[in-house]
Amino acid sequence: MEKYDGAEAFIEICNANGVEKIFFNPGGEMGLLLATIAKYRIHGKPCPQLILCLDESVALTAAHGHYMISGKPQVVMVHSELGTLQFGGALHNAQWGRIPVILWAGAQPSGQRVNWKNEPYDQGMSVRNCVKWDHTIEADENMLDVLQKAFDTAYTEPCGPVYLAYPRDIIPEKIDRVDLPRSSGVPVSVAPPLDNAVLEKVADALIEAENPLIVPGCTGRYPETIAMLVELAETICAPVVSGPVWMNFPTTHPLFGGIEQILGSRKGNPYMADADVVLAIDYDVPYVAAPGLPGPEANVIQIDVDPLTAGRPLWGRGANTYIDADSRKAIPALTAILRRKLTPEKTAELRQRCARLESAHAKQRQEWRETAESRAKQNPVSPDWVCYCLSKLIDEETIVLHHTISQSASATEQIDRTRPRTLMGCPAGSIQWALGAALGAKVAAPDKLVVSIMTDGGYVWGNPVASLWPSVAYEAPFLSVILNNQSYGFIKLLVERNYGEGSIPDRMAFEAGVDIMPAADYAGIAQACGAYGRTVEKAEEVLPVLKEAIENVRNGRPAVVDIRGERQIESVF
Ligand SMILES: Cc1ncc(C[n+]2csc(CCOP(=O)(O)OP(=O)(O)O)c2C)c(N)n1
Repeated sequence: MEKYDGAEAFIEICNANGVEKIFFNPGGEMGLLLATIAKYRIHGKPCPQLILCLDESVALTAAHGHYMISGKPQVVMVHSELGTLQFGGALHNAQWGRIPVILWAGAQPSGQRVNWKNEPYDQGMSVRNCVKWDHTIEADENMLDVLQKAFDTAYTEPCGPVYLAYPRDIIPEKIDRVDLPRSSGVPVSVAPPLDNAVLEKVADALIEAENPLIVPGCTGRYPETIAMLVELAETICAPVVSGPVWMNFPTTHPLFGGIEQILGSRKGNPYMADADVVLAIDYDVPYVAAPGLPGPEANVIQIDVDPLTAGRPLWGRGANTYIDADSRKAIPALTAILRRKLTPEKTAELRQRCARLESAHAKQRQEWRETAESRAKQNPVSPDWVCYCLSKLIDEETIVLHHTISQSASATEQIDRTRPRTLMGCPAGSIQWALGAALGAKVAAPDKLVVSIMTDGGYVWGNPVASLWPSVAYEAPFLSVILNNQSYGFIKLLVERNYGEGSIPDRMAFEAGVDIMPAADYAGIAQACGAYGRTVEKAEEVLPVLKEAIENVRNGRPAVVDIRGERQIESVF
């Protein structure tokens, strides 16, 4: 039988599973892998491209962003225990985001620390909390079999990270070449067949409800669900409040009720508190949901491939009915049942609700626009004004990443998104996300404009130098807008909520560690990385500077616009 070495086998199994890029940071144990990949690429043989990231958390976050655009499984390579530890909060985000990524790390290389046993207690232990499966490949195991199991595990719904550690000796070893199964390019769904009796009951509950509400979480990972949700919402005349992570529902649709906000944002969640039936679909509770939760009497129905979040840490809001189903099948089936059950009288009644919701939607949008326009001359600059200006400069295919903590309402209210995969939000709490994810999104969609909107604290956690370097080197430019309140505004708001308004007056903010003042020169740092960089302090500069920055990005240069804005925003508390 024909043989090949572990490096070639690794490349071919990546090819078979549709891996296009490998975001990575190197270690000595990777030597043969890196050299073999380079050889394949230079000779034009099929092989994923290596994207060097100067920090492992950036590499993992870029893979996260790439998946959200490409839908393809990811591989992130890092150096043994040390590279693994450097994943930090990016791994938590990938877990909550259901990201199918194989974390491929050398097992601690032998012979490094000669005076004592050189293994960590348990290398996989440091990630075990956040992965679906972790494993160290043993000498008697077939590397290809283990890798295929890793792909199968990561890319089966609910998707998630898998950690594989490998001894460096397996890479040069000769193994049998085998035919590898080709991936279909979409995650495997093992949801049971639909239970029509249960869906009939859900339909009855929705028909009887006075204020039904649909809350999609990550349905938008399958773009075909967007039209399905529109049909469902129109059939039952229910508003849709979308989770913040995916583009699930067109924000311009008259039944769109807003994007769910997180705690600390200026706004609560409209519609939630009034809903008597909440249909949550593929929904994970956001990191910290804002006030405006469903009332205690609300009937919560949850449809998901993993409604009980089995095998993941306990989260979710609890529901009255859990339905284990694939939303791509359940949504149209539910719509069909509703259509059959709705009498002409009921349909006429629902039309009135639709009319009411449509006018609430129009009023809400008008208020959002008026708020932004009323701040056109306000200094320090309002985040509403910044996002309003951005909305005038981007097109409907632009990919917008929002990670704006206490200012989250500005991005989601001012910027409409209607096309699949054009809105990306962080599924969890590690705030660095929108820089690395923007890099990954741009690598996945080189023809699209990618815009990342972040708060200043998050921007620094995002590791700007480590994120901008690959953006320049691999010609993957994106625009990064910093809503810079020079503060950990959320923490400040939280303290005030818990200990009373004014508990951290401005004069004490620095001592309390909630101010990031004086701010660093983020625009200067960007310029030093070869990017366009500008600091904006006046409202009238926002539009022209953003325009110039976007021109730079369209011409191939990443851009950072640091907008010094309102220090304190109104709180919902
Ligand atoms: C990596 C990480 N460290 C700490 C926290 C705790 N935390 C939550 S919000 C916040 C402040 C964030 O500041 P910034 O990103 O500037 O947004 P702002 O609160 O000003 O809107 C902190 C420190 C966190 N969520 N993630």
